[in-house]
Parts: sequence; C-alpha cells; structure tokens
Amino acid sequence: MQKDPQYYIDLEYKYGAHNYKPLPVVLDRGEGIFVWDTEGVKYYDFLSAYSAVNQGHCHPSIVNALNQQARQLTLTSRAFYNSSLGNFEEYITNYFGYDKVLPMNTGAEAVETALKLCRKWGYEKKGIEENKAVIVFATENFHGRTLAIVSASTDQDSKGGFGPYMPGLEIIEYNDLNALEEALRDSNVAGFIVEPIQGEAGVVVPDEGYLSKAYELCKKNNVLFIADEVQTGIARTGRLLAVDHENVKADILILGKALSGGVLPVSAVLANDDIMLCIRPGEHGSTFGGNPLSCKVAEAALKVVKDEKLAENAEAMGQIFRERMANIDSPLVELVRGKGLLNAIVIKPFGENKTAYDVCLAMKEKGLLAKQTHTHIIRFAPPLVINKEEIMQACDIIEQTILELTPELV
Ligand code: IF1
Repeated sequence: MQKDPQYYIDLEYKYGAHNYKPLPVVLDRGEGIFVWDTEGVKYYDFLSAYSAVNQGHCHPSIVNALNQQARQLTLTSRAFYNSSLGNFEEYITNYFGYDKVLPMNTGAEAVETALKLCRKWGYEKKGIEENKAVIVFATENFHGRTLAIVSASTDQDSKGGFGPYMPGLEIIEYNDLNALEEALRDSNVAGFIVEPIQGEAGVVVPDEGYLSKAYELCKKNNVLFIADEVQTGIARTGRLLAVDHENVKADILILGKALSGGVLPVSAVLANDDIMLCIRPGEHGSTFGGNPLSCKVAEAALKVVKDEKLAENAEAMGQIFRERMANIDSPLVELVRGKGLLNAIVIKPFGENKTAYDVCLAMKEKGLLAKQTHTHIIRFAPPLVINKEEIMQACDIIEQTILELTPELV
C-alpha cells in the first residue's frame, strides 16, 4: 500500500541526515525517460540522476545483465580472480582506446584514484622530489565530496568547515589558458584535472579550443591531462566523450555515473601502461571495485550506448532542445547553453526573490523534473534515449512554464 507522499518526505527528514533539500516529489518507478511518483503521476526526467541514467531508467538489457549475474556471483573481492572482470577490462579498454583500466565504484573514488596515480607518476616518471607534487584544478570545479577533492573546491558550501585541507594543489581560473601556462611553469606540477564542461558550475562550456590547447600545454610541460568525464562522458554531450569534440585524448580518463546506466555505482580510471603501471599490488584498491556484478552491468550499459547510437541521438536532440529554448519569447530567459543533452538556461531574478528553484517547482506541476544549480540556472539533462516527439513535448512544458511566470518579472 502506497502512503501519502508527505509520509515519505517526513520519514527522510526524521531519520536521514539533512545533507539534501530535494524537490517535493517522491519517485517510485522509472522506465526510459519517464519516472512516476507514489501517486502514479508521470514525469519527464530531465535530470537523469545527474546524468547517470543516460541509457534510460531500468534499461531491460542492463537489468537483465544485473539479474543474471546476481544469481551467479556478486562479489569476490580482488583477493581472488573472477570470471567477469577480465572480459570487462578488455571490453572497456578497447571501447575507449586505453591500455589499462582501474575499476572503482563512485565518481569521487575514481577521481581520488586518478589523483593518486598522477602523484605516483609524478614521482616515478617525472622525477618530482618526494612530497612536492602539485596538481592543478580549475575554479568552480566539481569532482566529488572527499576531503582531498573538497580541498580543491572553490565552493564554500562544499568546502567550508571541512578543513584542514590537503596540500599539493593549485587552483587556476577555468577557461583561462594563460593561467594554465603560468601554473605549468612550476616543474613540480604533475597533472591538470578538468571537467570538459563544468556541470555543477551551471553547465559552463569553455571556449572552443580551450581543451585542445590545454592538452598541448600539458604535453609541452610533461604534465598529465586528466579529464573528469564522470558527468560529461558516455555520450551525454553528443560524443562518446566530451573531449572528443576537440580530438583530445586525456592521459587519465575518469568515468562514473552512466558507466552503469544508473543501475549500480560503477566508476573507472583509464590510462596507458606508462602511467597505470606506476601503481603496484597493495598500493590502491577497493572491496567492491571490479566486482562481477558491476562488470556485467557496465559492459551491458556501454553496449547500449553503441547499439542505440546514443551519442548521435544526444547530438541531434540537443540541437532541437537549444533551438526551442532560444526561441522562447520571454525576457525571463537570459541565456541558453550546453552541448548534446547537457544543457542549461540562465534565468533572470523574478517575482519576490524567486529563483530557478521556483521554476523547477512550476515545471514539476506540469510533469517535468529538472534541478536548479546555483540560484539562477536550470540544468536540463534527459536520458539520451529521448526521441524527437518527446523532446518537443518536454520543450512545450518548459516553454509554457516560462511564459506563465514571465509576468512576475520585475
Ligand atoms: C552530489 C553536481 C552533478 C561530478 C564530476 C565527479 C563526481 C561528480 C564531474 C563525483 C558528481 C554529482 C554528485 C551529486 C551532485 C552531482 C552533480 F550537481 F554537483 F554537479 F552531477 F551535476 N566528477 N556529481 O559531477 O561522483 O562520487 O557522486 O559518484 O550531490 O554530490 P560521485
């Protein structure tokens, strides 16, 4: 028996930590691009669990892989070999064109892995003096929630009150090649980690050529270019990887989220031998990383991306989406930006202290779920299996909402 939605909201509030403030909707079921709440109301999902559900909710072939493997073997630890890991490693390294993969679980763990690998490479291969390695980050970055990662954050909510912070990092302006060139003068720099498009910052797309020139600067200075594609990867931006837009091949590639189609936490770090083999037995690991269940699920999830041509679809549907948004005849919409199906609109302040959150509430009432980032930006990231008719319908909902709120603009 389903209870009143407020029941579930109160339950989370009473027994759960208050580290989130969700939109007041209680989801109970998902299929493809749609989710249903406990009262059976259907919504377009325009968040896709922060781009983890690129393949659509409960994709049958991913769920099949999960069910099949769940009956056979779920976890062995890496103390022993298992009959799923090697096949997955072969599959994913061929898929993305790297020598080796190191599987983890969450995005933050994969980022941590990449940072450790980068430091190790810095000492062993670049010859940086012990404990002197520096990793360069960009302002407004989002790489996860661990202590090392928040040490490099410029967002007070993420970082404040969690000190002391990890040393050995430098933060430079995003999308600023001069700042990068300057930072790389320090010969202790081992790596530069960057999101090809900054998600949490508000779907901030850097200038064309930024990534390829940043990569060249790294090469010139013997510095590793580390791409955090946890959110932008796996077809989200209209290419398999967002760095593909600029033909960049990262030295270290970080994947998560949609690597499992949102079925399980599965993340991975990819690199070639000269980098990956800097970590040796006993130096890094995880109880769950590389477990048979995750391997089978991730392999199935990656197959869906190719079989259903999700990158091509994201590119085509994204064009339609941005064109529709740009044509909304309302001064409330200040800016539309994004790539593929990772997009955002920036709205003007309206009403009495109303924000993007209020727009999200109004869209929810019309059957579309999206989330604000900061106070004035709304991110739109539907599952990549959305078709033309559906994206047009969703655009109608967004447009109607904006037009209805426009008179409140002061
Ligand atoms: C939260 C945003 C999305 C990520 C990139 C690593 C991770 C993330 C580029 C860590 C995670 C999440 C986590 C979620 C909010 C969120 C987010 F709003 F902050 F920006 F997706 F849009 N690198 N992103 O975006 O991955 O450890 O979570 O698996 O509240 O923390 P994780």
